[in-house]
Amino acid sequence: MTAFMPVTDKVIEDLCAIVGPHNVSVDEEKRLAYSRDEVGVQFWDRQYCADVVVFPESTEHVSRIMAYANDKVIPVTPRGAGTGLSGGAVPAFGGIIMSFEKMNRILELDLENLTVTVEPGVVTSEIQSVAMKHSLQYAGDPCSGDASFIGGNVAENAGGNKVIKYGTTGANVLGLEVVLPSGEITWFGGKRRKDVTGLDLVHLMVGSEGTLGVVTKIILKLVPLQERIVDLLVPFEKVEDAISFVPKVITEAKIVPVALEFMDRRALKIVSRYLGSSLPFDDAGAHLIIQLEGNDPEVLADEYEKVGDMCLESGALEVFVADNRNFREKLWKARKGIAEAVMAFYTKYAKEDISVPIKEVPALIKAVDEVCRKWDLEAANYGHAGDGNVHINLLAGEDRVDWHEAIEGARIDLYEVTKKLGGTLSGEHGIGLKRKKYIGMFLDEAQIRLIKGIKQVFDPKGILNPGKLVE
Ligand code: 2HG
Ligand code: ZN
Repeated sequence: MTAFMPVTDKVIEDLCAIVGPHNVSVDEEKRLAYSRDEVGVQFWDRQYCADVVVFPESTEHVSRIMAYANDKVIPVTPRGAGTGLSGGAVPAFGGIIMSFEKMNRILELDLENLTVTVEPGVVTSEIQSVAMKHSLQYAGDPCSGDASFIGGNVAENAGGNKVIKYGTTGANVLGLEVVLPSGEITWFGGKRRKDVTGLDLVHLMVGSEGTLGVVTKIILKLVPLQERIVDLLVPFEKVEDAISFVPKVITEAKIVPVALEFMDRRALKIVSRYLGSSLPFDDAGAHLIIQLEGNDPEVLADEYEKVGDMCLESGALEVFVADNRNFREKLWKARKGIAEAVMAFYTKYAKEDISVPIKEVPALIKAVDEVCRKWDLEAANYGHAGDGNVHINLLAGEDRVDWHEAIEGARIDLYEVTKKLGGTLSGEHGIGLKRKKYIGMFLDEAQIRLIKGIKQVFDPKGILNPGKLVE
């Protein structure tokens, strides 16, 4: 591991000369605030804190900061909006936090190439709004999209609610301007849809958690906005029935929904309590939200009737058609609010981000039950059932003294099952600091050796976001 140099007064002076004193902060409160993400501080063994926070305003600023830090061997941790759930932006070795909130411009909307070029500090939902004004959509849709920065979405390859139809963030990224740890500025990809010239460095960067290079511009793909959206809210008495129904929408109805989300009874209860409002049949074992879209109202109606009938034949208690904005907003508020609700009512929990082949979701949910019984824990299960990514939230009571041990035991059991089911550790939240000690359960020696080798090529001095992934 590299021996890093300390951030002295001289370093602060030099950073001020690069970005201007108004873009450098050593204020303790600020340093602490910028050293956290959404992983509760109770999960870290110590308080992480950067020595300085810098706010670059341009690619040139980023390049000069990186060249300087590389020369002086000072760690740099890039940071988006801090909505991450893996500690990916936590400065494990202190040093410099590079925050992108001042690089927040939408640079170009290209209606002929159907692309939008943005800086990393743009809030995800702003990109969606701009595209929408032109009857287009940016299809990346993480649950934290009203707050998250697109740069963070790229770094973690955020998934979200539209992955079955439109893919993850990475599937919507065409090009990236990247500053390498040396300070060199380069472009991977561009506005072109096809590119086999060399290796696919765009998608090596996507999901690399800010460990290889700093993304300073992003070219995203836009797709036509469909005129009509319908959400079905479908309560099932039994969670198994809800989950087993999921693949049938595609395999039997031959319809690819935009979203196919699930929330079990406990998840719904927690969020209802948090929001002070509930959805119908809140005692049901689980609810599905199935979103369909299209331009032709008749085709869309045929599709949702077909899916609705199939739900009823498969044990649904009712099918609610949310074809108006109010109802739709209410049900998505519930779905998107679960993560926050859990954090509001619990301090002793584990948020898991398991991803399995779609067919294995029922087996996974069954295993969660067994694991919880063994460790005397509860679980709130919800998430992107349509793509096999389930957020299992393991919950311990507030009075549980040995909660750390219980959750750790349950987590290891859960990971063992996940592996047997052909699944993996994280579908969309990333490894960061939080999961790195488990990565060896899922990647073999050859994979780890390759990842370390790639890191060495990009960042020989190991200054960029050190202590993450496999380090
Ligand atoms: C979601 O899908 C987010 O709601 C957060 O990815 C999940 O906090 C979680 O467990
Ligand atoms: Zn999610």
